[in-house]
Amino acid sequence: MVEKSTKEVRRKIVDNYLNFIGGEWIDSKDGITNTQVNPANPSQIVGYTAAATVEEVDTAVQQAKLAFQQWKQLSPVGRGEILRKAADLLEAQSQDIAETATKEMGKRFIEMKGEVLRGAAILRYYAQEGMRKLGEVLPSANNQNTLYTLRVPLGVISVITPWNFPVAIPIWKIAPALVYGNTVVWKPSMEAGITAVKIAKVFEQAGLPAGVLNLVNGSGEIVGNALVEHPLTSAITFTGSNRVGRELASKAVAQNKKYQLELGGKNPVVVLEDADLDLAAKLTVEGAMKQTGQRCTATSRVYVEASIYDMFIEKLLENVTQIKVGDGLDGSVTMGPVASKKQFETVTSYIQKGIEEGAELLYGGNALYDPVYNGGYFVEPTIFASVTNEMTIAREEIFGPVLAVIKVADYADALTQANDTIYGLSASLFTTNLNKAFDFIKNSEVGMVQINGETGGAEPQAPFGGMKESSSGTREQGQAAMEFFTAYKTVSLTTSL
Ligand code: UN1
Repeated sequence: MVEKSTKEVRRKIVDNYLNFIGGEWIDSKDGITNTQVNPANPSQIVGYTAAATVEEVDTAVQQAKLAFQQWKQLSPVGRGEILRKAADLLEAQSQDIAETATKEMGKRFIEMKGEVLRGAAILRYYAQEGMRKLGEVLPSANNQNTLYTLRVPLGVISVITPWNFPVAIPIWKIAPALVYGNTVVWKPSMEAGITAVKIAKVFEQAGLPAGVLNLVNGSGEIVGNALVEHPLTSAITFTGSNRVGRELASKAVAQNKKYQLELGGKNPVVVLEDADLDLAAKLTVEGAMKQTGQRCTATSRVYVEASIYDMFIEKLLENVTQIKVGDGLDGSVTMGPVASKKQFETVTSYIQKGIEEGAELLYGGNALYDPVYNGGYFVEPTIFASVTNEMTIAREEIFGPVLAVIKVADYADALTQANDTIYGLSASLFTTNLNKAFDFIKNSEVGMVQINGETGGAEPQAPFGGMKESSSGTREQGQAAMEFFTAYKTVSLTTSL
């Protein structure tokens, strides 16, 4: 959660987190800082980050462009070695980084700790990627020709990341960008600015040469725009809202820059009568409520066959009533606050809309104002039953702990309704029927499909991304990342002997 503060206020504060430009830690030239506030206790200031100016963004891009000339000459194996060191350092600092992120954006410490370790695993994966193939030999019509492809870096990449995975998402963009030989200017979300500073420090300590990774904190309007519009950046990778994604894409197209967007989701679960209902109920509630529902892969709709509808509702209730809401630094808490006042207002307004449009409020629905909650941005885990696909809560991404339960006649009805959305990130089917499982794999309109699994989650080696309006079509992570972060160079080498 972020507020603006002036130079005078900031000068009194010791803990000020700077921008990282050309290998130097630089204070904001015009003295503007962002105040990071704990969403579990908004009276608690976590620290201040320096907001970069347009001029500082320009310097960062210039430095990245300069560093690119050297960095691309280093072997991919050598670049990977730096990532491997960064993985070890990140792991060693996981306690502090996880705690910082919990205070800054509210995600439970235990979830954050897992995420930091996931960041280390992604770094290790891409460290090895420096040893894998970077091209293919092709047959040529002329037998004197050796025809082959190389994968070459693009140049300076603009990396723009959200607050909900303040460690893993930046790393799964930055690590492949770097190992394939690009340099980076990174603008994290303002809600995760201090965590970003700590990650940039990890890369610095790992021995990354000056200018290869630059960090510019600040707003999307000023810093993000300056970065995307800068003529020396070659590509933009962005995870965030559909609205911002669309704006970035049109700017990228106007300048013929490559772009990669990972946007929203409205991920469905389908539960059939032959399924393991205990497992389905457990993973549906986890999918919806983990990280307080603030994942683009969160479960937000569940389609349940009429024959088991009442029984499944009971099982959902058994699971959701176990959830304890509170400050994520407290180990007994199982759901933290939403990340900011803005999120709080959005989520509570969707709950209101659900009630107004006639959905049955089965569980939760309230904001938690009790003094125990310190005025923090806490919302109860919320389940609506008797939802129809036309209702707003079944159509729009809420990005909060709200689940819509929808009764369907049978599998075919469920599939039609699950696909009836502009989004296409992930979908999950619970069944023991092989035919229906394969049919769902074939016909659900998503980038990631689960059978008897939760809608969220990602492994570093597997492609991540969506269809329809959830993504620009490229994939992140695994070797799929190479498609975005490199360009083909086709080589024809002719000999005469
Ligand atoms: C996960 O489900 O663990 O912003 C990863 C998001 C996604 C990442 C989800 N891009 O929520």
